[in-house]
Amino acid sequence: MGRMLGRVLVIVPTYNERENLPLITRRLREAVPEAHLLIADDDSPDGTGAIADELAAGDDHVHVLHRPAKQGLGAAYIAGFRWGLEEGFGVLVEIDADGSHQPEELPKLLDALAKGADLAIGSRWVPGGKVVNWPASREFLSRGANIYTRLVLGLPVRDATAGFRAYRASALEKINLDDVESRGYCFQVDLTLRTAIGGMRVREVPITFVERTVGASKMSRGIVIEALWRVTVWGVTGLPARLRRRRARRR
Ligand SMILES: Nc1nc2c(ncn2[C@@H]2O[C@H](COP(=O)(O)OP(=O)(O)O)[C@@H](O)[C@H]2O)c(=O)[nH]1
Ligand SMILES: [Mg+2]
Repeated sequence: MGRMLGRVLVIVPTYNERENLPLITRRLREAVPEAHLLIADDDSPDGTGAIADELAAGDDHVHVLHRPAKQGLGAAYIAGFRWGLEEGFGVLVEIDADGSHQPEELPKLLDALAKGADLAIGSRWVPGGKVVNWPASREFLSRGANIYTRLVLGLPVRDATAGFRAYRASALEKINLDDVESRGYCFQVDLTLRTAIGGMRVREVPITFVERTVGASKMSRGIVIEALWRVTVWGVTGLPARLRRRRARRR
């Protein structure tokens, strides 16, 4: 039995993505025409915010959230989730603005939700998943981070750092977003863990991740250190034990 999905909001966080934003917007609007877009821009110095306003002016399915300063991907998504939940959307999608996540693959994620998942993750590291044009160093970092996360947290997910995902609104409503402190990419691990601990269904769907060709990555040493630090703290403070107990209860 399929479950009703409700209206879909795709949140696109941007920081200096002026060339990429019009492209990703067009591709999203074509791939899933009924979905709404929310561009969450952190006052990009390159003027991405003004481009977002132009796109929104010409399309009633495009909305913009202007944020005062660069506060990290996690903070931008939380603000976007709050906006979407208040507006009554049934599904909230995360996607990068740089073309790494292909809008044409979004229907697969929505399909997984329709089939009963609470969170569908577009995964690089399940069979069928691929990465195009990544340097070996970046692949090593992502694979390593995911293996470490799985070992330390006991989280049964292959790509917990993935940034192309779809949540049911009901799943996000169960998570206390006020508690989330993660700012950088460990935000993704943080929410995956909270979803799993909440007893909700996480499904991974293979995707092809294509490294950006335009603009610069915002990945930094600080982001890696934050992730390593938080995952380790969660591991030693017993979050995985709660997860195991939860899984045992469901058996
Ligand atoms: N609003 C906002 N967006 C961000 C921030 N950091 C990264 N992004 C966006 O998040 C997405 C992924 O970032 P990216 O630099 O491509 O990371 P990478 O793919 O891991 O190298 C892109 O759309 C960025 O513009 C931030 O601090 N605020
Ligand atoms: Mg990128």
